[in-house]
Amino acid sequence: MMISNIQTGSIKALGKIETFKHDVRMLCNAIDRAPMWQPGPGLRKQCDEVLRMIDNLEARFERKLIVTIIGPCGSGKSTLLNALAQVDNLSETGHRRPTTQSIVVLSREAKDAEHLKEQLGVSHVDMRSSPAAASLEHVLLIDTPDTDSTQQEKHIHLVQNAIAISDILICMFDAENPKRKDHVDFLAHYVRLFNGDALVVVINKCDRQDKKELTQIIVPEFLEFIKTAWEKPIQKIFCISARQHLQDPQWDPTARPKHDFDEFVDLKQMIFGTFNQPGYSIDRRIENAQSLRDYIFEEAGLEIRKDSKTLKETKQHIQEAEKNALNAALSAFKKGDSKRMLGINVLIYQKLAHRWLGPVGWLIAMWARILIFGTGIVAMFRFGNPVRQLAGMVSSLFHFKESKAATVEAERSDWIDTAMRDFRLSVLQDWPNIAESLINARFDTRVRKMEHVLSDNTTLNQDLNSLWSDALDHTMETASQNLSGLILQFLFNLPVIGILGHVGWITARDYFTGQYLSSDFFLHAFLTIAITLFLSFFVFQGCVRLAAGPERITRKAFEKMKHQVEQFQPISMNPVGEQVNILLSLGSIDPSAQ
Ligand SMILES: Nc1nc2c(ncn2[C@@H]2O[C@H](COP(=O)(O)OP(=O)(O)OP(=O)(O)O)[C@@H](O)[C@H]2O)c(=O)[nH]1
Ligand SMILES: [Mg+2]
Repeated sequence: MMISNIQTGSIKALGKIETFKHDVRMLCNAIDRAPMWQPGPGLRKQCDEVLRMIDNLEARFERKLIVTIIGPCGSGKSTLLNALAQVDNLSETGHRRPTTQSIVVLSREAKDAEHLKEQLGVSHVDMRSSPAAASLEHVLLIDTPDTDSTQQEKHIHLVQNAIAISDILICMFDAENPKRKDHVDFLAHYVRLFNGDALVVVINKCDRQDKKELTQIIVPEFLEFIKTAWEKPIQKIFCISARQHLQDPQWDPTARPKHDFDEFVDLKQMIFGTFNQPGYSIDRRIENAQSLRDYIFEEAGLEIRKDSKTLKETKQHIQEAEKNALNAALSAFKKGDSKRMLGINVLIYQKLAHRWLGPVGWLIAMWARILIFGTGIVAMFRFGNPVRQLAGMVSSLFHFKESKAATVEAERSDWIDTAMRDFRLSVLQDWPNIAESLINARFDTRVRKMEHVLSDNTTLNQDLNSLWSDALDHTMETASQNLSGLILQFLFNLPVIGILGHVGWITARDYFTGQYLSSDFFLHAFLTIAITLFLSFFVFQGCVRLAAGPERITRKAFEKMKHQVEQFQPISMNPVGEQVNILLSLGSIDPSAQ
C-alpha cells in the first residue's frame, strides 16, 4: 500500500519537532548545570513552558488547524469569525459588552473540537458547530473574550490558554478605537511566539473611517508602530469590514459603510486558500515549534550576552589563578621526597632487563631481581601505576616489616598532600577578586564561600597523579629504550662473547684432538669471563647512572609534566569555573544554524 504524502510528511515532521525538543532539553540541562547563575531559574521556567507548548503542538498533529482571534472589547472579533464561518451568530455578537465571555470554538462538526475541551478546561469552553459552516473543513476557529474590559483579569488566563494551542493568531484592532496603540503594546507579550504567516494583523470597522485617511495615514502609521513595538517583520495589515460579510449585515440605515474598500477577501483567501490545505497545518506546526525553540534560545542568549564580557574576563582570571596554583603545587612536588629516587632506579633496571639480550642482559635481569627481592617489595609489582609502585617501594624500603601494608599506604603520598595544600592556598588568595566579578555577572553570592571553589581533593589528586605517572613512565621508557640500542648491546656483550667463543674454541679443538685441558684452564677461563662480564656490567651501570640516573629521570619527567600543565585546563576541576564555561558556550550557540 502506498503511504500518502501527508502521512510521510507528518512522520518527518514529528522527527523535526523531536530535534527541536532535544535542543530545548539540552538548553535546560545546561542551565541546570550552572545553578549559581541567577537568571537561570527564570529561563528554566520558560524552557519548561516551551517544552510544554511543543508537546501540545505534537499532540494535535493530526488535528485541524487552529486559528485564534484576539483583540480588544467590541472590535468585532466574533463578527469576523462568523463571517469566515459563513454562519451569522455562530459566535454571539451584540451590543452588551463584553459579549464573548468564554472561549468559543467554532467548527463544522462537534466532534472536530471535542479534544479541545480538555486542553482548554471544560467549564471555560463553548462549542459551536454548524453543518452550514462549510468553509471550516480543515480549520477550527477560536473566539476569545477581550483582554481590556472590566472582566480583563478573568479573561487573560483563558486567552493565554487558547493562544498556547493555536497555529495561527489573528490580532484584531478597531479602526474606531483611538486607544489601539495601547493594545499593541499589551499584546506584544502574546504575539512573540508567532511569526510570518502564523501572525495576522487585522483592522476592523474600516467602513467607519474615511477611505483616504485610512489607507494613507492610519494603516501605514499603525504598521510602523506595530513593527517597532513587536520587533517583528509584519508584512501587511488587513483592512476589513467584518460586518459587511455577514450573511445579513443588518446595517443601521443611519450608519451604513462610508465606502467599500475592504480586504476581507484577501484575508479569507489567506486563511482558507493557503491554510485550509490538509498538509499545511503540519508545516505550520513545524514552523511554530521551530520558532518556539528559537525564541527560548534567543532569550537565553540575550541573558547570557549581558554577562558574557564579565564571564570571559573572569574565566581568564580563574585560569590564571589555577595555573599559578598548579605551578605552586608543582614546586612543592619538586622539593618532594628524595626517597622516590631509589624506586626509579629499580624500575629502570626492570625495564632494561626486558630489552637486553646476551650475558650482560642476564646480569641486568639478575640485578633487577636482586634489587626487587633484596628490598622485599615483590608485592608492589602487581600494581601498574608507577607512582604507586614507587611509593610502595619506598615505604617498604624504609619500613621493611610493614611492606605488606605499604600497598595501602601507596595510595597516599606526602608530596601530593603538600602540593594540594599549596594549590589551595594559591587559588584562595585570588578568589575574593574572582568572586566579586562573578557576582557582577549575576552569580549567586554563595560564590564568595570557599567550599564551592575547589573540587574535592580526589579529583585534583587524581589529575596530578596521572599527569605525573604518565610523565614518569614515559621518561623512563624513553631512557630505557635509548639504553637498549642494538649497537650498545653488541658492544657491551662483545668482550664476554669474544672470550666465551675463544674458550669454547680451545675446549672443542682439544677435545677432538684428545688433549684434555686441565681444570686450571676452566677455572681461569671462568674467572676471566666473570671478570670481563662484571667489568662490562660495571661500565654499563656507569652509563645507566649517567643517562638515566634517578635525578635526571625525575628532572626530565618534571619538565614534561610542567609542559603538560601548561596545556592542562584546571578550570574543569573547579565547579564554579565549570559553570562559567557552560554559560559561555551557551552564549555562542545558534540553534537555527544547525
Ligand atoms: N460598522 C461596523 N461594525 C462592526 C463591524 N464588525 C463588527 N461590528 C459591530 O461591532 C459590535 C461588536 O462586535 P462583536 O463581534 O461582538 O465584537 P467582539 O470583539 O466579539 O466583542 P467582545 O466579544 O465583547 O469582546 C457589533 O455590534 C458588531 O455589529 C464592522 O466591520 N463595521
Ligand atoms: Mg465577541
